[in-house]
Amino acid sequence: MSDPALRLAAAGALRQRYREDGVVHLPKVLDAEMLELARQGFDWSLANPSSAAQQLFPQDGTRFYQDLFNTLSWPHYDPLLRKADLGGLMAQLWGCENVWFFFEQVFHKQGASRRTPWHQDTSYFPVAGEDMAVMWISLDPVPLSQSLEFVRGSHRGRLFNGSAFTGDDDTAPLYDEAEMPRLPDIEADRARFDIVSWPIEPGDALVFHPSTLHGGGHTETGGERRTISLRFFGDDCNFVQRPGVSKDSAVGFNRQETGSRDVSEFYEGLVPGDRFRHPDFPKLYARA
Ligand SMILES: O=C(O)CCC(=O)C(=O)O
Repeated sequence: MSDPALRLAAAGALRQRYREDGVVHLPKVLDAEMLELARQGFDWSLANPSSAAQQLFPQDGTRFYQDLFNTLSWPHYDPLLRKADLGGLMAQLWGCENVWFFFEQVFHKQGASRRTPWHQDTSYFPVAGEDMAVMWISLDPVPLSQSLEFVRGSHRGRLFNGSAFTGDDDTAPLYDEAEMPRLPDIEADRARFDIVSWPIEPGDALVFHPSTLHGGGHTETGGERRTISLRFFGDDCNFVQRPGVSKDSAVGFNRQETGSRDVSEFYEGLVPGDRFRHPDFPKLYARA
């Protein structure tokens, strides 16, 4: 088999794995130059918090910081997105013709910081489709025991209520429970779930469908994890309505808790079932 044919076969296998499992591990996908661009983006985000920046689980007294959808940070991620051709990578993974950047999210854990609760990202976003992905990049090595975990294939199952990211019960719902089923208590019964994870070296990435159940990734005393989640969407994505967020939850996406711009601007005029589009989402890839 010639090199192009081999590459095509490998791309086909990766696409199938992504469709089936909802997550793939891409070792050494970013070289040193790309990693440096990622670090510059992360440092900018930390130095320039948006109105959505927050310390999660502040009662724990360790650092579990996040910020997201800071449109002012996008130019600082643009060199990485384009030089590493992450749009082309997503197009190959999904087999689609157009790829847009959705938004970035940064996580910073230091010391003995708790697990990220199990959740599905699409519970928080008004978007549905197969052509979506999150690229999770860690600037620090992450051993297997502290890596982000996934329930394989769960993106093809039901969409659960979001985790409210508050208190001791990670299944505490984001929305009124009548509207969406409560998350299962995965930690209480791990053997019942097909959980997968990988050790991560800087330069590796995990790419997952945002409906895949994921969580974990605690850090230990003296430890630090600097992570960027880059989010992308493509051709088949539609706007969907999510329920209103309960006032007790620490996180939300519909109540303008996101970033430097009012996120609802991006969905203005859309009704459920419309294609998910806005001219301000940077277009990263268009098939010639
Ligand atoms: O890095 C983490 O701990 C959480 C990542 C995550 O949940 C996400 O990017 O959706």
